[in-house]
Amino acid sequence: MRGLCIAVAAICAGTTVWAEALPETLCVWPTPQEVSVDGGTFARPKTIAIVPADGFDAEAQAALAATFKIEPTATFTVTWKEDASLPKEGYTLTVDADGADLAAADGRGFFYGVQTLRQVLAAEDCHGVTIKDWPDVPFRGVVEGFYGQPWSFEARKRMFAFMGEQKMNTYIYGPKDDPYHGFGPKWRDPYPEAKGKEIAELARVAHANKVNFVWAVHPGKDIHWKDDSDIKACLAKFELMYALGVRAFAVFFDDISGEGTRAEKQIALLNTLNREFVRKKGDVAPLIMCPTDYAAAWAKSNYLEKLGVGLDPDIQVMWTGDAVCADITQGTVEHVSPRIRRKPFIWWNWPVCDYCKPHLLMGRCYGNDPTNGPRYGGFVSNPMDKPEASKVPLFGVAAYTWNPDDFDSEQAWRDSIKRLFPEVAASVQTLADHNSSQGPKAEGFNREESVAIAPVVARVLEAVEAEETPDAADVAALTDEFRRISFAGIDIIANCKNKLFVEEVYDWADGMMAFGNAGAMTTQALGGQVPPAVALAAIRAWRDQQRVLSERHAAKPFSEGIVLSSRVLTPYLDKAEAALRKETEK
Ligand code: 14T
Repeated sequence: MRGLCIAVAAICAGTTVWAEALPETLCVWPTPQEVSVDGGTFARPKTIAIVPADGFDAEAQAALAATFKIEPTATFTVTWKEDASLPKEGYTLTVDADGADLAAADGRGFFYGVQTLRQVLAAEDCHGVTIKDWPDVPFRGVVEGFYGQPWSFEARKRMFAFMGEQKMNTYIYGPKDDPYHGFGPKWRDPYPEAKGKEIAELARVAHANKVNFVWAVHPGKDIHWKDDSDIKACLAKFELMYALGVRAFAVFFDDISGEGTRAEKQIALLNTLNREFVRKKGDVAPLIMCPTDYAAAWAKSNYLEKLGVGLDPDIQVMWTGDAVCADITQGTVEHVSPRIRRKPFIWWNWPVCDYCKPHLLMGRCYGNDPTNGPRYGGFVSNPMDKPEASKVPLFGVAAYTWNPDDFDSEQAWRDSIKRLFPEVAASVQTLADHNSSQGPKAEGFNREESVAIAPVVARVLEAVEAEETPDAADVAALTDEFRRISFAGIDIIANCKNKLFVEEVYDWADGMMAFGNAGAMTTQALGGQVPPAVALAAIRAWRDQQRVLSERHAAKPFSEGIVLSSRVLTPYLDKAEAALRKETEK
């Protein structure tokens, strides 16, 4: 939605004339579709009355009660009513000194309206606003679909709270290394009791945050079609999961070969599950399937066309784009939609790092077409094995999928870090600035990294190659950046309150001190300010420590070593080291 939203972009991005007039404290994420600031500020209320007191959406009320005392006698009132004319999950919200008027189409609309209200009332001085809002993509969220260490039970519950706040409504459970999900023969077996209890609790917590908990089965590695026994096994497993409270399901056929890949057989299984289970239950969300040919790169036969014709139209079909990891362009959506005869449910392989484990992917969310919103059946992101670190990228995914044509990638990134890590925001931003690329092996889909400093690095290296002394201002700027990196690592480890995040990124943060020191010394040596031998010693110290940290990290389950800043700064240090060596050998 454009139009009125220029004002919204300005609120958050500070890019237009409006921005000077509009308060920085009034920043709502995901960016709402339509906002107008009605003028007038008022003090943040501490207690709130809900009118009428009874019948308000229970989850919305709980979300409100998490930040405000709910008291029938409070002077600040939230007056609510249903409005069937609003879009699905949509709401209108008017806020002034006396209270808020909230209208919504459905329970999620009320919940999302409350999430917006909490942000409007987050500042000490609150602003009167009118907001009309709805999602452009019907299903938005996360697919835990990577290889490697699955997220923990606690991490998932925390993730659902985050997703609710970011207006994401879909979590798909499909970790490749849960044998009861499948990707091996155990997909038929019931979960052991303790694991089953965890799944029941996860479904409950997801629903409390208005998130569909979608349980996926991955039967294709060893499924047989010689009789209907495996179709029955699948139905039986779904019944078991239903009994645990699961109300949404998916079937994955990715990364397999042989019998399991046959389109006709997959269609028969899916349609049976749809007709005999999903539709009969009545309270189960539309079925989702991940095809074997999930990217254009290997969809060469007429497999997708067969799915398009054969699958019941209410079954959703996933798609990763032109390649496994790719930007979701208008072209890739227009390529797949007529083949599968429905809107694709995007499985976006970012910031997943199972194919580049030594790298942290903390960069901004970018590259997807801003006009694609109405072309998606759904859009979920496959994250890193690090749930807390993944929240930075996912914040951007949430904003993109809610309102793609008003999505400000850079601002979403910076604001996500400020909100998630307020006490160490500058340091986490530095970590993220320099740790977003998948490394030199990722060719087609290599994310940007060290963007602001890259031109400085290029100029310094150019001078070194020409055997000239680099520009003093460049030397100073690059030295400062490396010092920031040194400090950021220590700051995060010592001061970040999110200890789970610190644990996830510990070995990288730990390595930043020696890395930053080596970079600063080296840059100063190139500038003639430090003897080359001192810089070379600092580089040696960094390499030694990197080896120790890498070994320490690789000892953890499913882990490899660690690599820092692989796209710009590490290659710079490698080249600078060679140049300093040459100089000392002269
Ligand atoms: F289901 C798919 F959409 C999908 O992406 N499947 C896997 C996924 O589990 C994994 O996390 C992701 C990123 O590595 O890519 C798919 O797995 C692959 C893809 C390959 F091209 C595994 C091996 C490959 F060679």
